[in-house]
Amino acid sequence: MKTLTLFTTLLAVSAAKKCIVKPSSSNDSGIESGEESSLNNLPSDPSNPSNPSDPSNSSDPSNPSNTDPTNPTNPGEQTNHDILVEKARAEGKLPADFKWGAATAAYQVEGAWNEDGRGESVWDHFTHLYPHNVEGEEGNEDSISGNVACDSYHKFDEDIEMMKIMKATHYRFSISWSRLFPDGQAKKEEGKWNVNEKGVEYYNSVINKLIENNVTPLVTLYHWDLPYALHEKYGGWLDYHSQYDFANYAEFCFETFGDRVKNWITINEPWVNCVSGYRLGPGKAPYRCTGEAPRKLANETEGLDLQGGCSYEIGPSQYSPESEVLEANRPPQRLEDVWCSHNILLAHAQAVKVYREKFQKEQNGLIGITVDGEAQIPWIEPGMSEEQKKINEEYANLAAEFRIGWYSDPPVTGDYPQSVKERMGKDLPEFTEEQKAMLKGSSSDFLGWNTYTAHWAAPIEGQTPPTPEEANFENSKRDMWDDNCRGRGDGWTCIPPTLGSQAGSSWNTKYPPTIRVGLNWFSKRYEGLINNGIIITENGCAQPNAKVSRANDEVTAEYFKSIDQPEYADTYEEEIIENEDDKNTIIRDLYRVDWYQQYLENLRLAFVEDKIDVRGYMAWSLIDNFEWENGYETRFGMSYIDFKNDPELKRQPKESLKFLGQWYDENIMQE
Ligand code: PNW
Repeated sequence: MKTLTLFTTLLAVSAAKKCIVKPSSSNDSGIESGEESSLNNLPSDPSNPSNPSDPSNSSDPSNPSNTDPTNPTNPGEQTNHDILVEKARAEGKLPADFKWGAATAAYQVEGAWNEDGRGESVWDHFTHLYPHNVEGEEGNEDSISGNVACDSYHKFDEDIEMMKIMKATHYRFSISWSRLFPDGQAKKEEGKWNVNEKGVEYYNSVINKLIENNVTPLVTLYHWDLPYALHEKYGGWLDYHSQYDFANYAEFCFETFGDRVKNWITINEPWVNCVSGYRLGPGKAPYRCTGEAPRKLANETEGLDLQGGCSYEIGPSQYSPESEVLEANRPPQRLEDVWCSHNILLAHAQAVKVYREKFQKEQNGLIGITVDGEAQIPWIEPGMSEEQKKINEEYANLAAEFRIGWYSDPPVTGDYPQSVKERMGKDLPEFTEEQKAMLKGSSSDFLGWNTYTAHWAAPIEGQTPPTPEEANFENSKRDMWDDNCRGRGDGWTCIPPTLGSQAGSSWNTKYPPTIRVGLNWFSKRYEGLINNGIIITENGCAQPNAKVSRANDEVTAEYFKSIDQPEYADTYEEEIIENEDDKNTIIRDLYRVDWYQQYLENLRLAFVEDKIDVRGYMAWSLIDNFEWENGYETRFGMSYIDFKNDPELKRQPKESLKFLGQWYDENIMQE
């Protein structure tokens, strides 16, 4: 077999070096650093005025968000962690307390969708209603939904066996909100929660089994599976009430599982959830979309395939307490993704506030949000002037502020980036002062980042930025290359030639320096504001498969050669392509092994050389699973499951899983 070119470590090192935007000594991010968070107030639902905020709490030195609860020391004193870091850097390795593991999400692996009292989530509802929206076998409902998925609800022991092979110290999984609260509304009355006890039993058993096996749980409270009842009731994240329902559900989880769970992620990827679910549908539930489809829905529905999505199944919404009430079952509106984002960020902050107020001191855990987003790489081409390079670097920062900072700034600094505010004008909702105070520092324990691919950034020639009068959603990025997907199909976001080679999912391209560039970007931007570093909460690769078009391969190869970075001209031989009938290409996942090798090398360099405070790495994913609208044959797993033919859904380790075990031995300190 002609094998994929596995790059040498040396190549990866020098390539990464070339590509890194080194932090400059001055903090030009426009963000103040070193301020303490002020999260000591109770949830303040405007409809519940009995929880007044108390700004005098903001400088409470005992505020646990300002310390590492796992390492309590006085400021300036060397912590256990510091000692481990020093030792590790001296050996060119990651420290012994590095969080090492894999990630999954409830809807993608659990199955048992209607068992033991679980309520419907938006994903159940919409996969059942719009089977055409998901890739799978016609007529086989289970192949286009998470009805059965990997059946981890019954087979969790087998998942643990896979963790052992990669030597996981941590496992990131998510809780299904509607398994605990079928209608999404958690209430405690006379000391008793209205919870589905069977759901509690399940998560207790997952957590206990992990701990028995020396694996530390890292728990996501929300990974896109909103209880459908809340969508029907008030449009889900479109309505400001969602933050209070989320905080109540979170409170139950802290109270019930927090004695054993010390690492909490509130929300997974607000951008993907809101942009894909509320603007770009019909890709992701709840399949709201703007553009052509809703225009047709509003004006002429004749001949339209309603199975395509852009649903009308929605309750009346009120974006914020001040906004008008929008009627139920209206066609999708402009800015739904923007309001979803706004409310979901507030939901995150409300949950953190509950944790800080009621649990953190006693439970000694950490809490943060996980954002997604591609590192933005300044576009270069042969013979480009220094001046143009500088302009592109600035645009890369601007693009990153839009793509990532929009979501990561509020939970760290308390507000949207200035650039986003200016360019969005009145289309961007404003946080009140009280909300800003609540948001600020809400991800100061750690920041989770899901990193996969990268984007080029540069200005569009001849385009000017919007003036204050022109500032709105549509104009906000008109002079930027960001989010421009020419040549790659609608809805996807890159400039050809795309960065790196095409993996097995449309947006999934391999460009390993992205992880190092991104870590540097966060580190510089949030200097002094994050106490326990950045955790890579997802990184992974779908092995190339026949379903994904590789039209850009040649262009990509030529381009990278022209800029003297031939190591990224990483085209691959046909033999590497995953084939459902040939288990050899599925189990011997060499493309994925190469992915992990190179991304991890860049992570190691970010830690050892750039001195970035990165504390964990969760590979996506432990097992093949339900890859949302791409169904089951887009495989991100490091363990193979034959969903079609094997009723037992047996897990089979792939080479990549073993590779990660080996990488752990060689690159992470054992003490
Ligand atoms: C993440 N993009 O989704 C999710 O957190 C996982 O549930 C998912 O299975 C995994 O990545 C692989 O897809 C993403 O368009 C979806 O760049 C889309 C993008 C990134 C991440």
